[in-house]
Amino acid sequence: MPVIVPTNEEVLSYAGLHLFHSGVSNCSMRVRMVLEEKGLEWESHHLNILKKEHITPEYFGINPAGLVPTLVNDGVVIIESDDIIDHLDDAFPEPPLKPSDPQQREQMYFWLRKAVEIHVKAIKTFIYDRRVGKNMAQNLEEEEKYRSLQTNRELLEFHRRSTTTGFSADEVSAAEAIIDDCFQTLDRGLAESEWIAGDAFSLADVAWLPLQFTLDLLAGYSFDSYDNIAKWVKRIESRPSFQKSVVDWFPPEMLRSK
Ligand SMILES: N[C@@H](CCC(=O)N[C@@H](CS)C(=O)NCC(=O)O)C(=O)O
Repeated sequence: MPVIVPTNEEVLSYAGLHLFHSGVSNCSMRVRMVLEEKGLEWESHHLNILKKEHITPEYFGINPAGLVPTLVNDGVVIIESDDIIDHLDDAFPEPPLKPSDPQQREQMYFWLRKAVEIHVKAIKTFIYDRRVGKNMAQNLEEEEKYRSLQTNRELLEFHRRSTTTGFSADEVSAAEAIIDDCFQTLDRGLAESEWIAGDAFSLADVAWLPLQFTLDLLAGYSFDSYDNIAKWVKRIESRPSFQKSVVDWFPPEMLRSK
């Protein structure tokens, strides 16, 4: 679990659950979904990443990569959405979001880790290419500020490319091929069981619903050929947590007209 010792020591005194997050961010949606599923009280620290509200020395002092989400639980700072939701399920076990059956649990961790592993090379590349990069064109002053705060080379290069030259057609097709492969496999699996890791809603569903939602609504990725994914989405949409954690926070101006 990546627990961070923040250089911004203000957060060390925070009591209870505090979430630094963004409405549009699929990684943040995961954490909000778990908080709502478990009915937990939490304090919101909203940062609009489209307006670059996260690119400040104060926030980089909490999350060294300057990414959302970050959870602060009684002064303990945790980053990485997969680790945050795993931590929340351990710290607040009811209702459980990890299967007790060892095989289903292994399946759940496979899809939970996969969602995070493909984030930059597939999801972020595809969404920034189709939509977000164009909304985030940086001026020189902002670029300089980002470069002075960001030490992660992959993210520096990603942001330089996404707001200047963009990605090559080969890179975008490679990203799309990874996304196709994941959703085709998930669609086949969901023909056999209602949820990604078996017969109960789990952290694997929490990890993948935000990817489906943002790929569809932000990037226009077509889910038309995925019948079982469509039924799975309907099942999640009927859960009260979906409206509160995903829809209510999503910026309406970013909704793609279908
Ligand atoms: N592996 C991280 C990825 C976090 C991430 O990339 N967050 C995005 C939003 S989903 C972000 O902060 N983007 C703003 C930026 O790249 O500057 C996680 O799962 O939490």
